[in-house]
Amino acid sequence: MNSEPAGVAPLKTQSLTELPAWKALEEHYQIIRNLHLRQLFADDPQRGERLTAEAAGIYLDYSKNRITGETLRLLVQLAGECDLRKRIDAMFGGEKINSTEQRAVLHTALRAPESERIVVDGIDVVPEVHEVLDRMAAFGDQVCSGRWQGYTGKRIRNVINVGIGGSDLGPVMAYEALRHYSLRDMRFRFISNVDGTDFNEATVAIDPEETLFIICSKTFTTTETLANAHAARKWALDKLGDVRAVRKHFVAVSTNAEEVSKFGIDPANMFGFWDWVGGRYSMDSAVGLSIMIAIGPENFRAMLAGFHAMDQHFRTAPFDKNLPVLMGLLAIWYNNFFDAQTTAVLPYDQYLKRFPAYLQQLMMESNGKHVMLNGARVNYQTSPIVWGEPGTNGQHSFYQLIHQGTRLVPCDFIGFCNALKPLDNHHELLMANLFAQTEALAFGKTESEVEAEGTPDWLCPHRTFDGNRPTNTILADRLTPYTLGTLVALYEHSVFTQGVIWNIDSFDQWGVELGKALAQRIIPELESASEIPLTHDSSTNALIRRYNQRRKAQS
Ligand code: G6Q
Repeated sequence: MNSEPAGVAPLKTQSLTELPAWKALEEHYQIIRNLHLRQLFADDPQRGERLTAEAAGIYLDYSKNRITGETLRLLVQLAGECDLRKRIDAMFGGEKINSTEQRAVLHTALRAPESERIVVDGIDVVPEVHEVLDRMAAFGDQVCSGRWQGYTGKRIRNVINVGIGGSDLGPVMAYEALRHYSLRDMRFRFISNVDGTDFNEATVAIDPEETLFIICSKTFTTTETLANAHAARKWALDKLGDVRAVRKHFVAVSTNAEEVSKFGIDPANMFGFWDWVGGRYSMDSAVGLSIMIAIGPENFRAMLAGFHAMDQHFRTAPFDKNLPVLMGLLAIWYNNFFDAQTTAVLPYDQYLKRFPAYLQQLMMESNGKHVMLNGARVNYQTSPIVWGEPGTNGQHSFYQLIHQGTRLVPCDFIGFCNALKPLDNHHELLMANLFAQTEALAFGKTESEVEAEGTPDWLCPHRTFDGNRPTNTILADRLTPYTLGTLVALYEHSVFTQGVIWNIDSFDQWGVELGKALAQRIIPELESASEIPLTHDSSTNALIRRYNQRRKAQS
Protein backbone atom coordinates (compact mmCIF):
# COMPACT_ATOMS: atom_id res chain seq x y z
CA MET A 1 0.00 0.00 0.00
CA ASN A 2 1.31 3.37 -0.92
CA SER A 3 -1.34 5.58 0.63
CA GLU A 4 -0.82 7.20 4.01
CA PRO A 5 -2.69 5.68 6.94
CA ALA A 6 -6.08 7.22 7.65
CA GLY A 7 -6.35 9.92 10.27
CA VAL A 8 -2.72 10.94 10.00
CA ALA A 9 -1.74 14.53 9.28
CA PRO A 10 -0.23 14.96 5.80
CA LEU A 11 3.38 13.88 5.93
CA LYS A 12 5.95 16.49 5.01
CA THR A 13 8.02 15.76 2.00
CA GLN A 14 10.43 18.69 1.95
CA SER A 15 13.71 17.68 3.51
CA LEU A 16 14.62 19.46 6.71
CA THR A 17 18.01 20.36 5.32
CA GLU A 18 16.40 22.20 2.40
CA LEU A 19 14.36 24.54 4.61
CA PRO A 20 15.41 28.22 4.45
CA ALA A 21 15.95 28.41 8.23
CA TRP A 22 18.15 25.30 8.17
CA LYS A 23 20.30 26.71 5.39
CA ALA A 24 20.53 30.03 7.21
CA LEU A 25 21.55 28.21 10.39
CA GLU A 26 24.30 26.37 8.50
CA GLU A 27 25.72 29.69 7.32
CA HIS A 28 25.24 31.27 10.71
CA TYR A 29 27.04 28.36 12.37
CA GLN A 30 30.14 29.08 10.26
CA ILE A 31 30.11 32.66 11.54
CA ILE A 32 29.71 31.93 15.22
CA ARG A 33 31.29 28.52 15.69
CA ASN A 34 34.43 30.02 17.20
CA LEU A 35 32.74 32.80 19.10
CA HIS A 36 33.58 32.39 22.78
CA LEU A 37 31.16 32.67 25.68
CA ARG A 38 33.73 35.00 27.29
CA GLN A 39 33.18 37.39 24.43
CA LEU A 40 29.42 37.02 24.39
CA PHE A 41 29.21 37.81 28.11
CA ALA A 42 31.68 40.69 27.84
CA ASP A 43 29.66 42.22 24.99
CA ASP A 44 26.38 42.04 26.89
CA PRO A 45 26.58 42.56 30.66
CA GLN A 46 22.89 41.66 30.99
CA ARG A 47 23.17 38.39 29.07
CA GLY A 48 22.86 36.23 32.20
CA GLU A 49 19.54 37.85 33.05
CA ARG A 50 18.30 38.31 29.51
CA LEU A 51 18.71 34.79 28.22
CA THR A 52 16.46 33.23 30.79
CA ALA A 53 12.86 32.06 30.84
CA GLU A 54 10.55 31.06 33.64
CA ALA A 55 7.35 29.05 33.87
CA ALA A 56 5.51 26.88 36.37
CA GLY A 57 8.17 27.47 39.01
CA ILE A 58 11.07 26.44 36.75
CA TYR A 59 13.75 29.02 35.97
CA LEU A 60 15.84 28.25 32.90
CA ASP A 61 19.12 30.07 32.41
CA TYR A 62 20.23 29.36 28.84
CA SER A 63 22.69 32.24 28.65
CA LYS A 64 25.72 29.92 28.81
CA ASN A 65 24.94 28.55 25.37
CA ARG A 66 26.89 29.29 22.22
CA ILE A 67 24.16 31.39 20.69
CA THR A 68 23.42 34.97 19.73
CA GLY A 69 20.11 36.71 19.23
CA GLU A 70 20.37 35.74 15.57
CA THR A 71 20.80 32.04 16.46
CA LEU A 72 17.64 32.15 18.50
CA ARG A 73 15.75 33.98 15.80
CA LEU A 74 16.74 31.37 13.22
CA LEU A 75 15.97 28.43 15.52
CA VAL A 76 12.52 29.84 16.22
CA GLN A 77 12.08 30.36 12.47
CA LEU A 78 13.02 26.71 11.98
CA ALA A 79 10.35 25.66 14.47
CA GLY A 80 7.86 27.70 12.44
CA GLU A 81 8.95 26.18 9.13
CA CYS A 82 8.57 22.70 10.68
CA ASP A 83 4.98 23.51 11.70
CA LEU A 84 5.72 23.03 15.39
CA ARG A 85 2.64 25.03 16.42
CA LYS A 86 0.38 22.85 14.29
CA ARG A 87 1.97 19.68 15.61
CA ILE A 88 1.56 20.81 19.23
CA ASP A 89 -2.12 21.52 18.57
CA ALA A 90 -2.48 18.15 16.87
CA MET A 91 -1.00 16.35 19.87
CA PHE A 92 -3.13 18.17 22.45
CA GLY A 93 -6.18 17.81 20.21
CA GLY A 94 -5.95 14.01 20.19
CA GLU A 95 -5.02 13.58 16.51
CA LYS A 96 -3.35 10.28 15.69
CA ILE A 97 0.14 11.74 15.50
CA ASN A 98 1.74 8.39 16.37
CA SER A 99 1.30 7.54 12.73
CA THR A 100 3.08 4.17 12.55
CA GLU A 101 0.83 2.81 15.31
CA GLN A 102 -2.11 5.00 14.25
CA ARG A 103 -2.67 6.22 17.78
CA ALA A 104 -3.38 9.50 19.47
CA VAL A 105 -0.68 10.71 21.87
CA LEU A 106 -2.47 12.08 24.86
CA HIS A 107 -0.35 11.75 27.98
CA THR A 108 -1.35 15.39 28.50
CA ALA A 109 -4.93 14.15 29.15
CA LEU A 110 -3.65 12.17 32.14
CA ARG A 111 -3.10 15.41 34.02
CA ALA A 112 -5.97 17.46 32.63
CA PRO A 113 -8.26 18.95 35.30
CA GLU A 114 -11.77 17.54 35.57
CA SER A 115 -13.20 20.64 33.93
CA GLU A 116 -11.40 19.96 30.63
CA ARG A 117 -12.90 18.04 27.72
CA ILE A 118 -10.61 15.96 25.51
CA VAL A 119 -12.32 13.86 22.88
CA VAL A 120 -10.77 10.74 21.38
CA ASP A 121 -12.80 8.76 18.86
CA GLY A 122 -15.95 10.57 19.97
CA ILE A 123 -15.42 9.96 23.71
CA ASP A 124 -14.41 12.56 26.32
CA VAL A 125 -11.54 10.79 28.08
CA VAL A 126 -11.17 13.17 31.04
CA PRO A 127 -13.90 11.58 33.22
CA GLU A 128 -12.31 8.13 32.66
CA VAL A 129 -8.92 9.47 33.67
CA HIS A 130 -10.32 10.87 36.90
CA GLU A 131 -12.29 7.75 37.64
CA VAL A 132 -9.09 5.68 37.53
CA LEU A 133 -7.28 8.25 39.67
CA ASP A 134 -10.05 8.06 42.25
CA ARG A 135 -9.89 4.26 42.28
CA MET A 136 -6.13 4.38 42.69
CA ALA A 137 -6.50 6.82 45.60
CA ALA A 138 -9.14 4.67 47.30
CA PHE A 139 -7.05 1.55 46.86
CA GLY A 140 -3.93 3.27 48.16
CA ASP A 141 -5.88 4.43 51.16
CA GLN A 142 -7.05 0.89 51.91
CA VAL A 143 -3.50 -0.43 51.72
CA CYS A 144 -1.95 2.31 53.83
CA SER A 145 -4.66 2.31 56.47
CA GLY A 146 -4.39 -1.45 56.89
CA ARG A 147 -7.97 -2.04 55.73
CA TRP A 148 -6.59 -4.04 52.81
CA GLN A 149 -5.13 -7.12 54.41
CA GLY A 150 -3.09 -9.99 53.11
CA TYR A 151 -4.67 -13.45 52.84
CA THR A 152 -3.72 -14.37 56.40
CA GLY A 153 -5.05 -11.11 57.79
CA LYS A 154 -1.72 -9.31 58.08
CA ARG A 155 -1.23 -5.68 57.14
CA ILE A 156 0.64 -4.94 53.86
CA ARG A 157 4.12 -3.64 54.60
CA ASN A 158 5.85 -4.24 51.26
CA VAL A 159 4.74 -3.05 47.84
CA ILE A 160 6.64 -4.43 44.86
CA ASN A 161 6.11 -3.06 41.36
CA VAL A 162 6.86 -5.63 38.67
CA GLY A 163 7.26 -4.08 35.23
CA ILE A 164 9.91 -3.08 32.71
CA GLY A 165 10.75 -0.12 30.47
CA GLY A 166 7.94 2.40 30.64
CA SER A 167 6.21 0.29 33.28
CA ASP A 168 9.23 0.54 35.59
CA LEU A 169 11.50 3.51 34.90
CA GLY A 170 8.89 6.19 35.64
CA PRO A 171 7.63 4.62 38.88
CA VAL A 172 11.11 3.92 40.21
CA MET A 173 12.44 7.35 39.23
CA ALA A 174 9.47 9.17 40.79
CA TYR A 175 9.49 7.00 43.91
CA GLU A 176 13.18 7.80 44.45
CA ALA A 177 12.65 11.48 43.60
CA LEU A 178 9.77 11.84 46.05
CA ARG A 179 11.06 9.60 48.80
CA HIS A 180 11.02 12.55 51.17
CA TYR A 181 7.20 12.53 50.90
CA SER A 182 6.79 8.76 51.04
CA LEU A 183 5.57 6.48 53.81
CA ARG A 184 8.57 5.40 55.83
CA ASP A 185 6.95 2.44 57.55
CA MET A 186 6.41 0.63 54.25
CA ARG A 187 8.95 -0.78 51.82
CA PHE A 188 8.71 -0.06 48.10
CA ARG A 189 10.68 -2.18 45.69
CA PHE A 190 10.84 -2.52 41.92
CA ILE A 191 11.57 -5.63 39.90
CA SER A 192 12.25 -5.20 36.19
CA ASN A 193 15.15 -7.31 34.96
CA VAL A 194 14.49 -10.90 33.88
CA ASP A 195 17.83 -11.69 35.53
CA GLY A 196 16.70 -13.71 38.56
CA THR A 197 18.98 -11.63 40.75
CA ASP A 198 16.56 -8.73 40.53
CA PHE A 199 13.69 -10.85 41.86
CA ASN A 200 15.82 -12.63 44.46
CA GLU A 201 17.26 -9.43 45.91
CA ALA A 202 13.89 -7.63 45.95
CA THR A 203 12.31 -10.42 47.96
CA VAL A 204 15.16 -10.99 50.43
CA ALA A 205 14.04 -10.97 54.07
CA ILE A 206 10.45 -9.96 53.45
CA ASP A 207 7.32 -11.84 54.33
CA PRO A 208 4.92 -12.87 51.53
CA GLU A 209 2.04 -12.48 53.99
CA GLU A 210 2.79 -8.74 54.13
CA THR A 211 3.63 -8.22 50.46
CA LEU A 212 1.55 -6.76 47.66
CA PHE A 213 2.71 -7.11 44.05
CA ILE A 214 1.62 -4.62 41.42
CA ILE A 215 2.00 -6.32 38.05
CA CYS A 216 2.43 -3.37 35.77
CA SER A 217 2.21 -4.15 32.07
CA LYS A 218 0.21 -2.32 29.45
CA THR A 219 0.06 -5.41 27.24
CA PHE A 220 0.39 -8.07 29.95
CA THR A 221 2.41 -10.07 27.42
CA THR A 222 5.93 -8.76 28.09
CA THR A 223 8.22 -11.76 28.63
CA GLU A 224 10.33 -10.28 31.39
CA THR A 225 7.37 -8.98 33.39
CA LEU A 226 5.40 -12.19 33.05
CA ALA A 227 8.43 -14.29 34.08
CA ASN A 228 8.84 -12.11 37.18
CA ALA A 229 5.08 -12.10 37.86
CA HIS A 230 5.00 -15.90 37.76
CA ALA A 231 8.06 -16.09 40.01
CA ALA A 232 6.27 -13.75 42.43
CA ARG A 233 3.12 -15.87 42.33
CA LYS A 234 5.11 -19.00 43.11
CA TRP A 235 7.08 -17.24 45.87
CA ALA A 236 3.88 -16.00 47.50
CA LEU A 237 1.96 -19.26 47.14
CA ASP A 238 4.86 -21.33 48.50
CA LYS A 239 4.18 -19.65 51.81
CA LEU A 240 0.48 -18.85 51.54
CA GLY A 241 -0.50 -22.26 50.19
CA ASP A 242 -3.86 -21.35 48.70
CA VAL A 243 -4.36 -20.05 45.15
CA ARG A 244 -7.13 -17.77 46.48
CA ALA A 245 -4.35 -15.72 48.11
CA VAL A 246 -3.43 -14.33 44.68
CA ARG A 247 -6.40 -11.94 44.83
CA LYS A 248 -5.11 -10.43 48.06
CA HIS A 249 -1.47 -10.12 47.09
CA PHE A 250 -1.61 -9.21 43.41
CA VAL A 251 -3.15 -6.28 41.57
CA ALA A 252 -2.57 -5.27 37.97
CA VAL A 253 -2.03 -2.14 35.94
CA SER A 254 -2.87 -3.03 32.37
CA THR A 255 -5.06 -2.61 29.33
CA ASN A 256 -5.44 -6.38 28.89
CA ALA A 257 -8.26 -7.54 31.22
CA GLU A 258 -8.36 -11.02 29.71
CA GLU A 259 -4.72 -11.89 30.48
CA VAL A 260 -4.93 -10.21 33.90
CA SER A 261 -7.84 -12.40 34.84
CA LYS A 262 -6.12 -15.55 33.48
CA PHE A 263 -3.26 -14.80 35.86
CA GLY A 264 -5.74 -14.96 38.76
CA ILE A 265 -5.97 -11.26 39.50
CA ASP A 266 -9.46 -10.05 40.28
CA PRO A 267 -10.45 -7.69 37.41
CA ALA A 268 -11.88 -5.42 40.13
CA ASN A 269 -8.26 -4.93 41.16
CA MET A 270 -7.06 -3.99 37.71
CA PHE A 271 -6.27 -0.35 37.06
CA GLY A 272 -6.64 0.49 33.43
CA PHE A 273 -5.22 2.97 31.01
CA TRP A 274 -5.56 3.58 27.31
CA ASP A 275 -3.74 2.90 24.07
CA TRP A 276 -3.16 6.64 23.64
CA VAL A 277 -0.68 6.51 26.56
CA GLY A 278 2.79 5.37 25.48
CA GLY A 279 4.79 3.33 28.02
CA ARG A 280 7.50 5.95 28.52
CA TYR A 281 4.85 8.66 28.92
CA SER A 282 2.76 6.74 31.45
CA MET A 283 4.11 7.40 34.95
CA ASP A 284 1.23 9.78 35.63
CA SER A 285 -1.38 7.14 34.69
CA ALA A 286 -2.24 4.01 36.70
CA VAL A 287 1.36 2.96 35.99
CA GLY A 288 2.13 5.33 38.87
CA LEU A 289 0.07 3.27 41.35
CA SER A 290 3.16 2.47 43.42
CA ILE A 291 3.99 6.20 43.51
CA MET A 292 0.41 7.01 44.55
CA ILE A 293 0.61 4.49 47.43
CA ALA A 294 4.02 5.77 48.51
CA ILE A 295 3.29 9.51 48.51
CA GLY A 296 -0.51 9.57 48.90
CA PRO A 297 -3.21 10.94 46.59
CA GLU A 298 -2.73 14.58 47.53
CA ASN A 299 0.92 14.56 46.58
CA PHE A 300 0.18 12.54 43.45
CA ARG A 301 -2.39 15.12 42.38
CA ALA A 302 0.10 17.90 43.10
CA MET A 303 2.52 16.13 40.76
CA LEU A 304 -0.19 16.01 38.08
CA ALA A 305 -0.82 19.73 38.60
CA GLY A 306 2.88 20.35 37.93
CA PHE A 307 2.71 18.34 34.71
CA HIS A 308 -0.40 20.28 33.68
CA ALA A 309 1.14 23.67 34.40
CA MET A 310 4.05 22.85 32.08
CA ASP A 311 1.64 21.46 29.47
CA GLN A 312 -0.26 24.74 29.46
CA HIS A 313 2.95 26.71 29.17
CA PHE A 314 4.17 24.56 26.27
CA ARG A 315 0.83 24.89 24.52
CA THR A 316 0.45 28.64 24.83
CA ALA A 317 3.79 30.45 25.36
CA PRO A 318 5.50 32.07 22.38
CA PHE A 319 8.39 29.93 21.20
CA ASP A 320 11.10 32.37 22.30
CA LYS A 321 9.78 32.22 25.89
CA ASN A 322 8.74 28.60 25.85
CA LEU A 323 10.99 26.44 28.04
CA PRO A 324 10.52 23.06 26.32
CA VAL A 325 10.75 24.68 22.88
CA LEU A 326 13.93 26.57 23.79
CA MET A 327 15.52 23.43 25.24
CA GLY A 328 14.46 21.38 22.24
CA LEU A 329 15.83 23.92 19.75
CA LEU A 330 19.12 24.21 21.63
CA ALA A 331 19.42 20.43 21.51
CA ILE A 332 18.98 20.60 17.71
CA TRP A 333 21.60 23.36 17.50
CA TYR A 334 24.30 21.25 19.16
CA ASN A 335 23.26 17.91 17.71
CA ASN A 336 22.94 18.97 14.10
CA PHE A 337 25.23 21.98 13.71
CA PHE A 338 28.01 21.43 16.26
CA ASP A 339 27.75 17.68 15.68
CA ALA A 340 27.66 16.94 19.42
CA GLN A 341 27.04 13.23 19.88
CA THR A 342 25.94 13.16 23.48
CA THR A 343 24.27 15.31 26.07
CA ALA A 344 24.55 15.03 29.86
CA VAL A 345 21.86 15.63 32.47
CA LEU A 346 23.37 16.42 35.84
CA PRO A 347 20.92 16.76 38.72
CA TYR A 348 22.37 18.31 41.85
CA ASP A 349 19.98 16.39 44.04
CA GLN A 350 20.49 12.86 45.26
CA TYR A 351 16.75 12.21 45.09
CA LEU A 352 17.00 12.59 41.32
CA LYS A 353 19.54 9.80 41.00
CA ARG A 354 17.34 7.81 38.59
CA PHE A 355 16.35 10.86 36.53
CA PRO A 356 19.11 10.41 33.92
CA ALA A 357 18.13 6.74 33.44
CA TYR A 358 14.49 7.79 33.05
CA LEU A 359 15.48 10.42 30.48
CA GLN A 360 17.57 7.89 28.56
CA GLN A 361 14.41 6.02 27.69
CA LEU A 362 12.34 9.15 27.17
CA MET A 363 14.83 10.72 24.78
CA MET A 364 16.50 7.80 23.05
CA GLU A 365 13.47 5.53 22.62
CA SER A 366 11.45 8.49 21.39
CA ASN A 367 13.93 10.06 19.01
CA GLY A 368 16.43 7.33 18.15
CA LYS A 369 14.88 6.94 14.68
CA HIS A 370 16.39 6.73 11.21
CA VAL A 371 13.38 7.35 9.02
CA MET A 372 10.98 10.26 8.73
CA LEU A 373 7.21 10.03 9.13
CA ASN A 374 6.92 9.29 5.41
CA GLY A 375 9.33 6.35 5.71
CA ALA A 376 12.23 8.01 3.86
CA ARG A 377 15.64 7.91 5.51
CA VAL A 378 16.77 11.03 7.32
CA ASN A 379 19.90 12.75 6.03
CA TYR A 380 20.77 14.26 9.40
CA GLN A 381 21.46 13.00 12.91
CA THR A 382 18.54 12.38 15.26
CA SER A 383 18.63 11.83 19.04
CA PRO A 384 21.86 12.43 20.89
CA ILE A 385 23.01 9.85 23.46
CA VAL A 386 21.90 10.91 26.93
CA TRP A 387 23.78 10.16 30.08
CA GLY A 388 24.40 11.57 33.52
CA GLU A 389 24.77 11.09 37.24
CA PRO A 390 23.90 13.26 40.21
CA GLY A 391 26.32 16.01 41.18
CA THR A 392 28.70 16.18 42.91
CA ASN A 393 29.63 12.53 42.34
CA GLY A 394 30.15 13.02 38.61
CA GLN A 395 32.63 15.84 39.27
CA HIS A 396 35.07 13.33 40.74
CA SER A 397 34.59 11.01 37.82
CA PHE A 398 33.70 11.95 34.24
CA TYR A 399 33.57 15.76 34.41
CA GLN A 400 37.24 15.77 33.38
CA LEU A 401 36.15 14.86 29.86
CA ILE A 402 33.47 17.54 29.79
CA HIS A 403 36.02 20.19 30.86
CA GLN A 404 39.11 19.18 28.92
CA GLY A 405 38.19 16.33 26.56
CA THR A 406 38.04 16.65 22.80
CA ARG A 407 34.27 16.27 22.52
CA LEU A 408 31.57 18.84 23.00
CA VAL A 409 29.06 17.69 25.62
CA PRO A 410 26.19 20.13 26.18
CA CYS A 411 24.93 19.68 29.75
CA ASP A 412 21.77 20.39 31.70
CA PHE A 413 22.44 21.24 35.33
CA ILE A 414 19.42 20.88 37.62
CA GLY A 415 19.38 22.34 41.12
CA PHE A 416 17.08 23.52 43.90
CA CYS A 417 17.31 26.63 46.06
CA ASN A 418 16.22 24.79 49.21
CA ALA A 419 17.14 21.40 50.60
CA LEU A 420 14.30 19.19 51.75
CA LYS A 421 16.13 18.27 54.91
CA PRO A 422 19.01 20.68 55.47
CA LEU A 423 22.17 19.27 56.97
CA ASP A 424 24.64 21.90 58.22
CA ASN A 425 25.96 23.73 55.15
CA HIS A 426 25.70 20.75 52.79
CA HIS A 427 23.20 22.42 50.50
CA GLU A 428 25.41 25.47 50.04
CA LEU A 429 28.35 23.17 49.26
CA LEU A 430 26.24 21.31 46.74
CA MET A 431 24.89 24.38 44.98
CA ALA A 432 28.25 26.19 45.06
CA ASN A 433 29.56 23.26 43.07
CA LEU A 434 26.73 23.47 40.55
CA PHE A 435 27.28 27.18 39.94
CA ALA A 436 31.07 26.73 39.85
CA GLN A 437 30.85 23.97 37.26
CA THR A 438 28.74 25.96 34.81
CA GLU A 439 31.03 28.95 35.31
CA ALA A 440 34.17 26.90 34.74
CA LEU A 441 32.70 25.18 31.69
CA ALA A 442 31.67 28.46 30.08
CA PHE A 443 34.70 30.61 30.85
CA GLY A 444 37.50 28.11 31.37
CA LYS A 445 40.95 29.35 32.34
CA THR A 446 43.28 30.88 29.78
CA GLU A 447 46.95 30.03 29.41
CA SER A 448 47.93 33.52 30.60
CA GLU A 449 45.79 33.15 33.71
CA VAL A 450 47.50 29.84 34.42
CA GLU A 451 50.95 31.40 33.82
CA ALA A 452 50.10 34.31 36.09
CA GLU A 453 49.60 31.83 38.92
CA GLY A 454 53.28 30.89 38.60
CA THR A 455 52.65 27.57 36.87
CA PRO A 456 55.81 26.23 35.17
CA ASP A 457 55.67 26.51 31.37
CA TRP A 458 55.60 22.75 30.79
CA LEU A 459 52.52 22.36 33.01
CA CYS A 460 50.55 25.28 31.57
CA PRO A 461 48.84 23.40 28.69
CA HIS A 462 47.61 20.75 31.12
CA ARG A 463 46.13 23.31 33.45
CA THR A 464 44.49 25.39 30.75
CA PHE A 465 40.71 25.13 30.25
CA ASP A 466 39.34 26.24 26.88
CA GLY A 467 35.88 26.89 28.28
CA ASN A 468 33.10 27.61 25.77
CA ARG A 469 31.37 24.42 26.90
CA PRO A 470 27.61 25.02 26.79
CA THR A 471 25.21 24.43 29.66
CA ASN A 472 21.61 25.04 30.64
CA THR A 473 20.87 25.66 34.30
CA ILE A 474 17.44 24.64 35.54
CA LEU A 475 16.65 26.04 38.95
CA ALA A 476 13.53 25.48 41.08
CA ASP A 477 12.69 26.36 44.67
CA ARG A 478 12.55 22.83 46.04
CA LEU A 479 11.95 19.31 44.86
CA THR A 480 8.23 18.86 45.48
CA PRO A 481 5.79 16.52 43.71
CA TYR A 482 4.61 19.58 41.74
CA THR A 483 8.16 20.43 40.68
CA LEU A 484 8.85 16.85 39.60
CA GLY A 485 5.75 17.00 37.39
CA THR A 486 6.92 20.22 35.75
CA LEU A 487 10.42 18.82 35.21
CA VAL A 488 9.23 15.61 33.56
CA ALA A 489 6.77 17.50 31.34
CA LEU A 490 9.55 19.94 30.43
CA TYR A 491 11.67 17.10 29.05
CA GLU A 492 8.69 15.31 27.45
CA HIS A 493 7.86 18.40 25.43
CA SER A 494 11.47 19.19 24.62
CA VAL A 495 11.75 15.67 23.19
CA PHE A 496 8.56 16.23 21.19
CA THR A 497 9.90 19.53 19.85
CA GLN A 498 13.05 17.78 18.63
CA GLY A 499 11.01 14.98 17.07
CA VAL A 500 8.89 17.50 15.17
CA ILE A 501 11.98 19.22 13.77
CA TRP A 502 13.45 15.88 12.72
CA ASN A 503 10.05 14.92 11.28
CA ILE A 504 10.07 11.52 12.98
CA ASP A 505 7.56 9.51 15.00
CA SER A 506 8.64 10.10 18.60
CA PHE A 507 6.00 7.74 19.94
CA ASP A 508 6.73 4.35 18.40
CA GLN A 509 9.60 1.96 19.25
CA TRP A 510 9.96 -0.56 16.45
CA GLY A 511 13.66 -0.85 17.21
CA VAL A 512 12.90 -2.90 20.31
CA GLU A 513 11.12 -5.61 18.35
CA LEU A 514 13.87 -7.48 16.48
CA GLY A 515 15.88 -8.45 19.57
CA LYS A 516 12.68 -9.57 21.32
CA ALA A 517 11.69 -11.82 18.42
CA LEU A 518 15.17 -13.34 18.12
CA ALA A 519 15.27 -14.07 21.87
CA GLN A 520 11.99 -16.01 21.53
CA ARG A 521 13.68 -18.17 18.92
CA ILE A 522 16.75 -18.78 21.10
CA ILE A 523 14.95 -19.57 24.39
CA PRO A 524 14.12 -23.19 23.41
CA GLU A 525 17.67 -23.66 22.14
CA LEU A 526 18.93 -22.97 25.66
CA GLU A 527 16.17 -24.81 27.50
CA SER A 528 16.02 -28.03 25.52
CA ALA A 529 17.61 -31.13 27.07
CA SER A 530 18.49 -32.48 23.62
CA GLU A 531 20.61 -30.59 21.14
CA ILE A 532 18.61 -28.54 18.63
CA PRO A 533 20.32 -27.89 15.27
CA LEU A 534 21.38 -24.24 15.25
CA THR A 535 20.82 -22.12 12.17
CA HIS A 536 22.08 -18.70 13.24
CA ASP A 537 25.30 -17.04 12.05
CA SER A 538 28.54 -18.74 13.09
CA SER A 539 29.17 -16.38 16.01
CA THR A 540 25.70 -16.79 17.56
CA ASN A 541 25.81 -20.57 16.97
CA ALA A 542 29.21 -20.86 18.69
CA LEU A 543 28.13 -18.73 21.65
CA ILE A 544 24.96 -20.79 22.19
CA ARG A 545 26.93 -24.04 21.87
CA ARG A 546 29.55 -22.88 24.35
CA TYR A 547 26.89 -21.68 26.81
CA ASN A 548 25.07 -25.04 26.65
CA GLN A 549 28.29 -27.06 27.02
CA ARG A 550 29.67 -25.01 29.90
CA ARG A 551 26.35 -25.01 31.71
CA LYS A 552 26.16 -28.79 31.47
CA ALA A 553 29.78 -29.08 32.60
CA GLN A 554 29.01 -27.03 35.75
CA SER A 555 25.79 -28.84 36.67
C1 G6Q B 1 7.82 2.44 26.19
C2 G6Q B 1 7.93 1.15 25.58
C3 G6Q B 1 8.40 0.04 26.49
C4 G6Q B 1 7.30 -0.60 27.33
C5 G6Q B 1 7.83 -1.90 27.93
C6 G6Q B 1 6.83 -2.58 28.83
O1 G6Q B 1 7.42 3.44 25.66
O2 G6Q B 1 6.73 0.85 24.95
O3 G6Q B 1 9.44 0.44 27.33
O4 G6Q B 1 6.87 0.27 28.33
O5 G6Q B 1 8.21 -2.77 26.91
O6 G6Q B 1 5.66 -2.90 28.14
P1 G6Q B 1 4.40 -3.39 28.89
O7 G6Q B 1 3.93 -2.32 29.80
O8 G6Q B 1 3.39 -3.74 27.83
O9 G6Q B 1 4.81 -4.62 29.68
